[in-house]
This record gives sequence, C-alpha cells and structure tokens, in this order.
Amino acid sequence: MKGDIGVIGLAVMGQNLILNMNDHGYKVVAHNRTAEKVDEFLQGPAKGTNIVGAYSLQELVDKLESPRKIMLMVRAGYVVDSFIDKLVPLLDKGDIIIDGGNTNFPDTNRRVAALKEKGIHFIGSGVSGGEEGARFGPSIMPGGSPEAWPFVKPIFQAISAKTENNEPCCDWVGNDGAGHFVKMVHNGIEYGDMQLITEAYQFMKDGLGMTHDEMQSVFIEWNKTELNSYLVEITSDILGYKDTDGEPLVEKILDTAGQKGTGKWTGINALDMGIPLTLITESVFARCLSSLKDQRVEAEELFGKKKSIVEGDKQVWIEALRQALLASKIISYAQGFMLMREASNENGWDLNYGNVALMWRGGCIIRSAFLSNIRDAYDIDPELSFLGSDSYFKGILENSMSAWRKVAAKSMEVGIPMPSMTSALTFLDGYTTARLPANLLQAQRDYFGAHTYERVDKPKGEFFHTNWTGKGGDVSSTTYNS
Ligand code: NBP
Repeated sequence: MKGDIGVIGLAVMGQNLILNMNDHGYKVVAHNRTAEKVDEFLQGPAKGTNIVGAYSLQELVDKLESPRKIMLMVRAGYVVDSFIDKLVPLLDKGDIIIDGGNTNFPDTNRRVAALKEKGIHFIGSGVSGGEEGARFGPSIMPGGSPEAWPFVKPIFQAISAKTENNEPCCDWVGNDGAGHFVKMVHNGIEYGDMQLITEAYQFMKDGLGMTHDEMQSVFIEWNKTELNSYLVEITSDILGYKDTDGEPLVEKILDTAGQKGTGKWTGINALDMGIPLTLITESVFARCLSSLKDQRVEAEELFGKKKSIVEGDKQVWIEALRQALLASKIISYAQGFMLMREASNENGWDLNYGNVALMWRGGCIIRSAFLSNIRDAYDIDPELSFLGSDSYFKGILENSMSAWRKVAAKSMEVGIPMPSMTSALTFLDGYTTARLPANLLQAQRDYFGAHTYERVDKPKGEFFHTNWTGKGGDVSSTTYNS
C-alpha cells in the first residue's frame, strides 16, 4: 500500500506532525536531508507505527499515492526553494507540494505562480502550536492553489486542533500566500499579547511591589475571566516556577528578548499597506529596546533608578490593570484584523475573518476564549471594519476606559514603560476623533513643499496650494500618496 502523504524535515515540527497523521490513520512517508535522522526517527518515536522512511527524494515520490502530497517542514527560505527545484522533475502534473514552515508570504505567492506553470499545485500553510500542537492538534492555516485543497483537507482537518464544538481549527484561507499571511498576523498578535502581559507583570512587580506568588494568583484569577487564554495560563505557571534555590526562576532570566522575524514582517506589511498597527509594532520595538541591555544599564546609572511605586488600594489597581489589558488586547486584534482586511482587498483573497478567528481558537499560541467572541462579531457582520465597533467589544472598551486611562496615566507618572497598553489607548483616542490635527500637518507640507491640501468646504479630490509667504511660486508638487 502506498503512502497518503510524504513529509520532508524530521526536526521537532516534522516528526510530531507525522506522528499526529499516523495517529489519525494516514500512512506517512518520512524523508530528511540527513539520512541518519530517518533511521533515528523510525527506530525511535516512530517505532511500531505505520510510518515508513525514504532515503532519497526519488524513493519518497515512488512510495506515494497519486496525486502525491509532499509536505515540507524545513527551515524557511532558500531550503524550501531547493527542495522544490529537486522535487519538480520527479513529480507528475496535479501533484501537490505543501510548505508548512514559517514562510514570508511573498515567497508563497511566487511559488504558487511558478509551480502553476509546471502543472504542480502548491499550498503554503501556517502551522501554529509548537511541538505539542504539532503532535496533538495544531492550528493550520492553508492557502495557495485551491484545486489542491480537497486532497489535503481530510488530512489537515483530522490532525488539527478542535474547538469545544469539535470544529477543526483549520480551513482554507485563500489563494496565493493568504495562509502564510494569516499565520504572520497570528504571530504578530502573539507578540502583542505577550508584550501586554509583560507590561502588567512589571506594573504589579515594580509598581505594586507584589511577590511572585501574589502575581501568580492574579494570573490564575484572570484566566477565569474574559482574559482566559493559553498565554495567561502559562504566565501563571512561569511566575510560580522556583529555581533550585527556591527563588523565582523568571528573575534569573536575562531581560533581552529574541525574535525570529514574523512580528517584524507584520509591522513592515502594516507600514507598506498604511494600516496603523501600533500595538504589534510597539511590541516588536519593545523587544528591540530590551536587546540594548548594556546601553540600558548605563543609561539607568546616568539618569538614576526610578522609584516606580504606585500608591493606593492594590486590589483596585489589579482590577484596573486587568481591564486595561483586556481593552488593549481588543485593540491589538482589531488592528490585526484591519491589516488582514487590507491585504485581502489588495490581493483579492476574500478572507473569511470569522473562519480565521475559528482557526486560532485552538491549537495555537494565541488560543483564547476571546476568539469565540471575535468569530461571533464577524458572523454578525462579515464586513466589520473595526472590531471595537461590535457591540460586545464596544461595551468592554467603554466599561474599561476609565481604568485603562488610570493605568496608562500612572505608568507615565511613575515611569513604568507600557508601550503597548498606552499606544493602544492613543490609537483608540485617535480612531474615535473625527477631526485630527492633520489639517495643520497638511498646511506645513504645503508651506515647505507645495504638497497641496484638500479643503473641508470643497469636494474631496480637489487640491489647493497657497503661497504662504508671498515669496514662493504658484507651482505645486504632484499629488500622490505612497
Ligand atoms: P527547523 O526550522 O530547525 O528545520 C530543520 C529541518 O530543515 C531539518 O529537516 C533540516 O535538515 C532541514 N534543513 C536545514 Br535547517 N538546512 C537545510 C538545507 N540546507 N538543506 C536541506 N535541509 C535543510 O525545524 P522545525 O523547528 O521543525 O521547523 C520547521 C518549520 O516549521 C520552519 O519553517 C519553522 O519556522 C516552522 N515552525 C516551527 C515551529 C517551532 O515551534 N519549532 C512552530 C511553527 C512553525 P537536517 O536534519 O539535514 O539538518
């Protein structure tokens, strides 16, 4: 009997996905560049299963049922291209290559188009949930050649995470690189969620002087509210974890954050598309700032250590902080969905935002109860342009407003950096202000560069230039927006 699917790449994600597919009754053929890893896998975790090995790409291709489905779980970038180049001459028209790595979506756009010319279908799929997700149910976000989806759908939906209503956290996202785009935004939102939690932690620790056990209890309680999520849950575990000397391990970890690029890509795409994705971008910058450790140590000596003490009723502050975190999180998701909406319009992807929320509901790092409410919001209005306008989320934003302002103002007053929570509030203030000071900005642009402006008392699209000093000429610059 031939194999149902081939998987190339036997690192943590590949191995666990293969075992997951095997659990669901699929016969998987496993290949890896370094052949010894095939043997190690077959004699180790795959022992006693139906999984078979292939020591060359030709052997892999020969062992698969037509149309062949070959999934790459390898390092993103040139490694994916090199496998595609080697596979194509061995494949038949109608065969399917799937890239399940963290690929930047323009690469997927390019590969879908190039392989289409050769009659090969290509799927670029986000896979989230890390090792455990891959093994027992990840969130899977596939996009690319729609013709390929019916062949891959049963396998992907079987191995994916399921919601409490047993819905698979995997559905077709859209053409071209849509799946990888949505996965990128997922990772950007993950950056935002993590940063928001760390800001709450610093406010509690430095501002309220709370112990780790107290903070752990707060996160345990918060996990029983609208904030219920995987990241809040693991934060409570982390805060309670003691090193061998009985002290909290988290305080022994160097405060320099790493990043692999997906948050940065999200920010870059937001800038390219002109979407004010402030919270996620601040979260990326917060990681950049954290990495300037030596400079920060010197600067603290230079400016003096801040006494960031927050006076007042601790319980009142903790509840204010919870509300500020929840409201900021709504803004982060609202911005992320604004970005996906713009990308969908620009690329003709026709994204289903309710389905995206459903795919993130289980299996992935940002899984949370909150995503069910996002799905409901898009069920009510599939064209919702701002998540905060949905009645459920609008209610939370309005109810949290006073506490959120209190936390933001106090953090500024005592010098606790909270870039994500404060920028989220600033965004909402801007978004809900009908008249912003951009009129003055347009005047400045016209003053120094004859960039022209539109008038509130004339139709949009009519441009004016003023000779502000009486010295300049009447020639204006060309009107365009980048
Ligand atoms: P890695 O990203 O560490 O990739 C390891 C695989 O890539 C191995 O099979 C390795 O073969 C192969 N490889 C490399 Br590295 N360089 C190669 C080359 N020049 N030629 C051929 N093969 C090469 O594995 P992973 O952590 O399992 O992740 C797989 C994909 O899934 C990545 O795109 C990753 O970003 C994504 N992802 C990872 C996670 C996670 O939690 N780790 C979560 C979600 C998505 P070798 O054994 O011969 O060196």
